[in-house]
Amino acid sequence: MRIIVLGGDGYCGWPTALHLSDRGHEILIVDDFSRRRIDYELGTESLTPIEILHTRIKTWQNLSGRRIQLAVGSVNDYEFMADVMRGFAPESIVHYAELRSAPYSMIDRQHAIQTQLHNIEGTLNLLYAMKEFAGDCHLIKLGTMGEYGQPNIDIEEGFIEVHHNGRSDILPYPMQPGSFYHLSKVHDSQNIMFACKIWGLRATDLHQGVVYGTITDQIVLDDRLLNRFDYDDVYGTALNRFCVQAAIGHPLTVYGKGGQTRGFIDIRDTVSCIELAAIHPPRPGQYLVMNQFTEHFSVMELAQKVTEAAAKLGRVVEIEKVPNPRVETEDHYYNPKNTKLLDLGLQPRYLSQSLFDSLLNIAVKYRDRLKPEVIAPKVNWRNVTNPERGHQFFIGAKPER
Ligand code: USQ
Repeated sequence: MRIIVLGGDGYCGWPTALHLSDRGHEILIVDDFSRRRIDYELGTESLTPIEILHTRIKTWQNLSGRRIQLAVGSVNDYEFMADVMRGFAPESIVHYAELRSAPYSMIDRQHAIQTQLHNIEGTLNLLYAMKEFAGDCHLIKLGTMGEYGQPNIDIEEGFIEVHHNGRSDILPYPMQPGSFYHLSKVHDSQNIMFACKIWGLRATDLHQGVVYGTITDQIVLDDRLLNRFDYDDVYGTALNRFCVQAAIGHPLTVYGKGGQTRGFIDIRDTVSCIELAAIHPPRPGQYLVMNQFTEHFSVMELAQKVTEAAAKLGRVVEIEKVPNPRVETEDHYYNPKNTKLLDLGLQPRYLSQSLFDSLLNIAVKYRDRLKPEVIAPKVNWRNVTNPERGHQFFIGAKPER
């Protein structure tokens, strides 16, 4: 299959491009390197040393004999996307080219607008480019489990049957996202569903949980293929942060009561899910939603798992409850469904194993590269500006009033 991976230099995009290439698909990566630029803005970098994309691609070509093509540009640039679609004629497009951090979107007004403009405009551009140049192509869009929020009923896969005043209908599941980032994904979902309806496009919206892990079958082949590992307060997920904290003897930063529960998935399962989605396209006009996670844990359970795993490696780790910088329910019901990808053949991996072969081992190996100053949370949902993370540095004198 001819597959475009939008955002193919990122944490999920790079291993996906490698996996699909290894499976014999023809791959074009599209990336504008915005994720690497945000590290410069935030004064942080991946814990793991990552090569520039050109070196990654060349290394893979030399190892596997398989070519990955590259187009450098933004999904938000319509003329560029039009050229890409005309030139490559994709059968599937995997869309990861979005800003993906909830704390980033909550820094201040500019970051909220940047996140929503980038994500919503990019996806709309893509939908128009598909309609104009590749109407039969299958869009595989990365959504998030966070679109659903924390409802007090079971979470279905995209749609729910509602009975009201003697009538019933199958309707999109009600969404209660918890950040301006998560909201951008909800808006995307609505736009995609609408485009399928009016233009007959086909799309799979994968509502993915928190992804963890560093290695895949391809990445282990050469250090120059290594994936990124974020642990800072803005892009690092709780699990990555706990592993890094355990590696340096820092108390694990559980926000609030720690009952906040999320779905989780190993990056090795993510890449399998994408391939399963690609080889099972919906029919024209169909908008398909699948929940992409394999297990769910509360933040406190995660901290306990990391503590126990660290103890097996001879490290004593403490858990510290810190005031929650987010506005979220800290103790709630959580029962999301995830049968669709399992029915397509997904063979899940489990965190109990991945902690040792793809998380804690990596955190310990690269702990000397860690910047301790990016560990403490600095973005509070209640503040309309968070100066410690906003655009605080000016060239020359700082303007004063
Ligand atoms: N948390 C802590 N301690 C920390 C960091 C976070 O307790 O040091 C808590 C947060 O308060 C939250 C939970 O951990 O309740 C999850 O936060 P997270 O940063 O691990 O993940 P989240 O913000 O939910 O976002 C991540 C990805 C995002 C993806 C989402 C999937 O960054 O791209 O969409 O996971 S989901 O969580 O299902 O919405």
